[in-house]
Amino acid sequence: MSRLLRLAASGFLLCAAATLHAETVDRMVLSSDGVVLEVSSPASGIMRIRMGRRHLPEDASWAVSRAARSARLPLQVTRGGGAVRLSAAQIGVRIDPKTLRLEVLDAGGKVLLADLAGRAALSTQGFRLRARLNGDDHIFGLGDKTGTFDRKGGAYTMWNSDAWKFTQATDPLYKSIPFFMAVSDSGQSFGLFLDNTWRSTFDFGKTERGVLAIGAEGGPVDYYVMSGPAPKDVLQQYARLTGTPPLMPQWALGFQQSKWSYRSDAEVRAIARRLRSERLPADVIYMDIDYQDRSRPFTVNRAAFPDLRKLAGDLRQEGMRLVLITDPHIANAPGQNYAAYDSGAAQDLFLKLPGGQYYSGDVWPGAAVFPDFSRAKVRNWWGGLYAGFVADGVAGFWNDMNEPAIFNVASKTMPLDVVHRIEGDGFAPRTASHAEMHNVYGQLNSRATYEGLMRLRPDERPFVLTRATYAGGQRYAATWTGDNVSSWQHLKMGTQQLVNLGLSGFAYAGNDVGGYAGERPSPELLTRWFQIGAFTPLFRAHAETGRPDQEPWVGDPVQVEIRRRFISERYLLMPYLYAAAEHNSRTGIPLLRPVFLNFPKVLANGDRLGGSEDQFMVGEDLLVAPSPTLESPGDYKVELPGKGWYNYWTGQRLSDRSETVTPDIAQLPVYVRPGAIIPKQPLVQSTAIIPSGRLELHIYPGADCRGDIYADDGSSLAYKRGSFLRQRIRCEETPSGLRVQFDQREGSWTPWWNGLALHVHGWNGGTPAQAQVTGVKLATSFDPAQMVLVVQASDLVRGLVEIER
Ligand code: MIG
Repeated sequence: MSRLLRLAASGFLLCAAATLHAETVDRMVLSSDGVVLEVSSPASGIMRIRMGRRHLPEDASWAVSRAARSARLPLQVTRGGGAVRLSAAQIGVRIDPKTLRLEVLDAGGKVLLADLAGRAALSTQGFRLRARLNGDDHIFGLGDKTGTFDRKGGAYTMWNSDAWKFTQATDPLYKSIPFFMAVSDSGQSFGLFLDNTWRSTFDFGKTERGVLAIGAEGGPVDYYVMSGPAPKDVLQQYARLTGTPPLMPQWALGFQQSKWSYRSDAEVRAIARRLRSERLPADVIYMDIDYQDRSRPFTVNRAAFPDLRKLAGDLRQEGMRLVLITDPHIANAPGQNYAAYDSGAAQDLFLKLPGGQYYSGDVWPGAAVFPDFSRAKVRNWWGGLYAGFVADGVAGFWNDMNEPAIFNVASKTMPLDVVHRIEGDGFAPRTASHAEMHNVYGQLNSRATYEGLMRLRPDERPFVLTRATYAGGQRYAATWTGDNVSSWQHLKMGTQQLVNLGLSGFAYAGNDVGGYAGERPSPELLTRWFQIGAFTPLFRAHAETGRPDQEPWVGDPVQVEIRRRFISERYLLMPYLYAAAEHNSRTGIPLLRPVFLNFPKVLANGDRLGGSEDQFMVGEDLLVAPSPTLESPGDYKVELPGKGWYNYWTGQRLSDRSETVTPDIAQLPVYVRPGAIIPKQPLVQSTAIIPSGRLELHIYPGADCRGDIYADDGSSLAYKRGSFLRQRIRCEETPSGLRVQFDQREGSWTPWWNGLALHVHGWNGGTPAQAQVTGVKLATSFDPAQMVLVVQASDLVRGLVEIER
């Protein structure tokens, strides 16, 4: 027994005598009636709680690294009044040693989570934690779930499921991210992450009013409570545990065109050519399952695609990259010279039934076998399967069907007794049933892909898109919301899904622009989808096989022109988006955010959660405000988080904190935070094309005025070795004008721009008397109609621009 365990155990015996004395331990273990409870604080503001019968559950995880799990901040123990109280940095716990009920407290001693079950949570069929649900808390997160935006009053199941044409009522969906955040009307927040891969349920007062119930059929009681206090703090605490998305290659932020399926070399080329000739900027074309030979992963139908390498190479010349689908189901095709099967079978890498024979399920190739991704050896092998495609110059990969989805069975997946083997990742080597591994199968599949690409191209950032995943999967792949429907309701719901994915660690998420299934979208629906999609992190148009074309050029030229304008706007905003992406890779704060993430106080405004239900923010500064009823021509009111916001399109400053909007298909209202500095670049048709000219800095004077620029080569890992550029720019209104401060630039990267153009919006001073940087006069021009003052400057590694009215 460790010294600490002894301390903790003896402390428990002592506590009956209500002795008041303080001690410091690095974890607390209590046991009562055969149930063992352990509390530790792996980081500031985080408590980890584990519980088991007779002994604690295995200390291992697919989501939380060993380093993050085993760090232990000191816990101050006080005992009294029949309770054990632990305080750590920014968080505390009070435990009743008899019942093992506990309360998690914030730094000020306020109860965040009041457990009602204690040791009684354990039963022979798993567990059911119960806690009081605070009256004014709203609940967000849980990944790609539909349902209501605020999850309070709802109940959700974690069980990765292929959910073609899902609806607002469909649950479970494709992913299991057993993490949520509660945010009160006052903006105070806490988070809870249950690190358990079994089928689990989260009931936010649906079954029992005012009670949060979290249960699972098996697996560990192992959860983390994060004390915030701001919603952004909760996200950073969650990122500390489960990681952040790596910085994506910049091209992944470009527009991506997909379709099930572009069926031939000629068709793929034609799509690329059309995007260019229509001047619709784009970076990626996807190849869906029909590029393969008989739907067999890691094969190519050579009749349709005789020379993939040439295709990929020629497209690259046009600034266009290829992403290929590679499903996890390997055709069960022994003796047919199918390398993926033969090599996997030779090394015994496929999942088996308890009787020892392969599990074989029907999917696209017909009968198929499934790699056991829980083994490091299998993941290595899988990663190696990409060698050919990588050598051909394929840029990224798409892992679909990895719930895993199986046809022709009621469960839509493999039997629960399929035997996985666990090797590594801190787990004891052992077998595990599919019931345990199902929810993490997709995450491990995308991890194998990501790690394989890292080995094959050690200095290139992988791009992997996955459909199914588990908490922590953001370290390996971007995701999308699966098979949505071309409807106004899906467009609205889809944005809420992306917001919740962002609040669940998945900053790179998108939904099929235009809708995947159902009736073809009306021209207006398609246009709106492109407009909104242009502001979502992963901007990918996709549609089901057999449907009429829905590429952006389809239909009325007036509609096409609107779509072109919005796709182009995304490319103009690329420096802003890329800076937000880089920020995300360090902090876990997503690109797409609910308004309340940046402005928690809006929740007190009640109405549609202070607008967060329909409006969303991109980064710190842009607020996108589609109508709450997208299909309706009726006016709607946009409430802004404060006064003095700017209209992004006109640069005009609003006099009020709300605005009534009359919908117009040619427009999507976007507002800018007063105090924003937004970098923009000249229009290019692909991120592969290096812009030339000046970097524009759009300055919207206001309080807390700041903006960031970030640049690097966009695709390699050289930025980790110092080859990047990061700079903060701040502004300040003075009685006589405006000062723009360029902080010292960090990093060694030399950017493409040959100078700066400062666009000062809302400038009412006419042509300034002077603009200068350290005595050097700068050229200016003033547009009275737009109230924009443009100041030209050379590139500034640091310095102060002073503009005098
Ligand atoms: O059973 O690869 O969600 O995006 O086009 C359908 C074909 C399999 C489902 C994906 C969808 C993709 C389709 N796939």
